[in-house]
Amino acid sequence: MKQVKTIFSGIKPSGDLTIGNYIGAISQWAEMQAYNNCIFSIVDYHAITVKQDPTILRRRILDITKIYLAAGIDPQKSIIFQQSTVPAHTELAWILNCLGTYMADLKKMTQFKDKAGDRQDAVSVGLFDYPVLMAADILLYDTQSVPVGEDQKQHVELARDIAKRFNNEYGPIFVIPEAVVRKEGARVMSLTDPSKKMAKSDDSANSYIALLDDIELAKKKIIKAVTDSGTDIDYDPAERPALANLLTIYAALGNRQIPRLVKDYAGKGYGEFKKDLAEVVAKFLGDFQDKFKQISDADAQAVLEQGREKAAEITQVKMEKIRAAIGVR
Ligand code: AQP
Repeated sequence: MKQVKTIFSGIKPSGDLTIGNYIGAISQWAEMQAYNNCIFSIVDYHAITVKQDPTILRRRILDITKIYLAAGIDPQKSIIFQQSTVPAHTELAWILNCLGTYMADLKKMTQFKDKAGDRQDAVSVGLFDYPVLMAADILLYDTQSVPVGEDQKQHVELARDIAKRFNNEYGPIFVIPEAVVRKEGARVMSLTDPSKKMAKSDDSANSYIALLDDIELAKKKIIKAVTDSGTDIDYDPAERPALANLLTIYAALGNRQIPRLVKDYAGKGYGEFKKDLAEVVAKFLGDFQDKFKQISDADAQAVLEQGREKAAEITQVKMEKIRAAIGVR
């Protein structure tokens, strides 16, 4: 029998969710909730580490809630909530900033280096500090497993380090969490540059397929996707990363195994492969968007309110212990 675990994961509403977010994160969540205690958040305070338009942000929070529901997350089984409605997250982040995190930890974070680039002095302090808020998100719920894409593994490692340091000083307050990264699809790459991951806030909309993209547009993006030199279809991420990425997407959204796809496309060229992949993506998006459209804003709001109540109850108890341990109560 499988052991029941507490699982926390979230997505920040910093752009329109992509098939990368779906394959690397959300698609695993629905499976996990069958036999675990799951908490899935829309981590809106992470999104404001870079500038957001308030009207668009408000819309995206509801759309992501609907995406969670359309992907099969069941609010009767799992907690779905909006991070900013549960103030314990920012309170604990502050405590962990002071007790458990060093500047050197954050300076090592590759996502910060990637995002800030050579403008490190000009980005917000929040962008630098966001892994600590993420640690607070995870640690508040006694989380054991955090399902994430490869890019977020380092942040979960940091949450572990912070929790261990805190526990050493103040006693066994936090459970030490583990990152769970799925092997295939852990890192879906950009369609225009296979050396970069597919990201929802990428400046080029051709680099990603959004879950709510117009279907004809999504097909065009697949047809235009960059490919490597060579003409045959084989899976070689080191030598032919663009094709390997397209095979990963095909396998994940078409529910096929990569070796099987390679066999089926033996002797066929890129043209036929991409045309078929475009159809697989179109079918997946069509089915997904049909489910999405059936969920109203009012339904999404009700789910968020129910989730807020449950999350507030859990975090209130946890925060009382933490405040007492550090001596502010
Ligand atoms: N390309 C990807 N392949 C696999 N998994 C991915 N994830 C994101 N991109 C890919 C996973 O989706 C979850 C959402 O993470 P997030 O929104 O909190 O942050 P992120 O990793 O920074 O996602 P994006 O899409 O790249 O957002 P932007 O562009 O705004 O920074 C995580 O589990 C992540 O691993």
